[in-house]
Amino acid sequence: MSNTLEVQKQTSPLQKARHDYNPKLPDSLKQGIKNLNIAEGEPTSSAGDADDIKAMFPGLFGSKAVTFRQNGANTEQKTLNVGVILSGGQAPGGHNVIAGIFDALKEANPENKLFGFLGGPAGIIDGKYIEITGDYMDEFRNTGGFDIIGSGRTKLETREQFQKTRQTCKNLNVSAIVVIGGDDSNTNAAMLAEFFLENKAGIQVIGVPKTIDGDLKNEQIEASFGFDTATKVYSELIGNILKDANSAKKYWHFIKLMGRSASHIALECALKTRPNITLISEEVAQKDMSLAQIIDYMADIITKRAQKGKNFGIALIPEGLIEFIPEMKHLISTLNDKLATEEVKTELASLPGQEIPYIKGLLEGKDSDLFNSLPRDIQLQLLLDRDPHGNVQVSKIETEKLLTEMLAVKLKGAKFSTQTHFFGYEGRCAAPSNFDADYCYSLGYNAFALIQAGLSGFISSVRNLTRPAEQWVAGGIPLTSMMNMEKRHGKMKPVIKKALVELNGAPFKKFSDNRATWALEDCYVYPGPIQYFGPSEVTDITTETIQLERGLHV
Ligand code: FBP
Repeated sequence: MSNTLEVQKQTSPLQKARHDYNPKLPDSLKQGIKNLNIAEGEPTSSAGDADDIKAMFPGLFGSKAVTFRQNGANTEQKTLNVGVILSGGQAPGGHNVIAGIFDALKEANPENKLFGFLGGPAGIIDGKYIEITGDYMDEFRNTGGFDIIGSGRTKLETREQFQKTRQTCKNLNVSAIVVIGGDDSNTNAAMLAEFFLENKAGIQVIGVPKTIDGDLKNEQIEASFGFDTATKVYSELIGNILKDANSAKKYWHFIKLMGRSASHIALECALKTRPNITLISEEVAQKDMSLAQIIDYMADIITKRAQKGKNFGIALIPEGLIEFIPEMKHLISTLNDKLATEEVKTELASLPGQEIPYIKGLLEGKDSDLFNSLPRDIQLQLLLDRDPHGNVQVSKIETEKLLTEMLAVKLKGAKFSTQTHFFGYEGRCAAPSNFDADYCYSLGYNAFALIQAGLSGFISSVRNLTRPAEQWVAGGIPLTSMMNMEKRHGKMKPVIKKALVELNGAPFKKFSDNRATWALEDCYVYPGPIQYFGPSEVTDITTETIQLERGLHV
């Protein structure tokens, strides 16, 4: 601990200045944690497969969404210990969520304690924790990263893990847990909440929507935190590369962008910077495009620009593209099923260096033809371990290189020099933008308000995000209302439904209306770095995605 504190003290001038930033709260929460009024909505159902979800979550299913209002009675608060977990990939603003929980909890009763479980869900299972004190918390306010307590991707799903979690809570007298995570982690949160309810453990579970990917959203959850900052960082970098390309005029830059399955990050960056080509995975799937058709589409733009004397450009590639090309999706699904069996796992472990010929022997028909047509590096990347949630680790598949190699063959003889990039980790721990600093602090403060209201199995929801923070609407949404059944590790499981790019939504429409012009003309926009100080129109700007989704024109 002392080491961590020492390192944290080596702060930059910006960190020092940001430390003094006071994140904004919605008016409804500003009056103080003891004065909240709660309004209930209608009973909820689920995002799909209601009968299955109801059967699996008999205690939580059907709960009513809630909204907080000002002017509640000033209530005396009993002492409460709360535990917090950071789960999954880093996202800017996580520290401010914890700061929001901490401040609300201490405001409710200075005797309250906040425990941080170390290294993600594994920390609560193994009983590894720290108490977050005021001084320790202060080191991390408005900073990026998850280093305050660390994160991890352990999936909390077995009854044994739930029992251990219960024991850890009992040891620390913790009666509420906040899980800060993405769709998979919030699914875990719902399962844990149901378990505690069923076993009358008296422990509440509240989720917080985190992920730079932007795919944990719906009517009530308008955005997951971190998306704003991460896309601003990537757009700054893309803008710099656009300038370089337009200055040197000799390279095509292929930039893969993180985001796992959904293309929200690629779409937001395209809207912000207007590059020549942006692939949107969801469109590729809808149009049933093959890899060869994608190459044809890109080659056509590259050739047309070359005819205008422009042998340069920028292409944005969403990280998850490969899973959305229907023929690839089929191949990946076949591989997932095969790699999930004990027999294949054992065989692969006993055949180091021979994985590819072994897998080739298991594939048939079109799967086999496609697998054989791929470069060896990509074949190997498709066989890498799935993450603990059964997802292919798309960040490790070099789609940008696959495309440039295939294009080089297609454009043989033409002037086509390429540079490839992958932006992901560059943006996940940036100092949160003002939006994410405010949003996260509000989500955390609101999470404690949900605990205080005695709720469990809810996700912290702060809405009306295109308006100034004072007008944001705070409340809670039952996690089961966001769930449906999906195939994971070869089995049907209840999971929170991923929000993919809507092809009839306003952000995609703006992009598709303009992309033909952006392809051939140089309409580049250079957003520059995130601004933390200065006029509100540059410091408080939200994403184009959220503005367009909420009917604003940008
Ligand atoms: P979460 O869904 O956990 O927020 O993860 C976000 C993400 O950054 C994805 O965009 C990316 O595919 C993945 O994490 C990379 O995982 P890892 O950090 O394990 O390399």
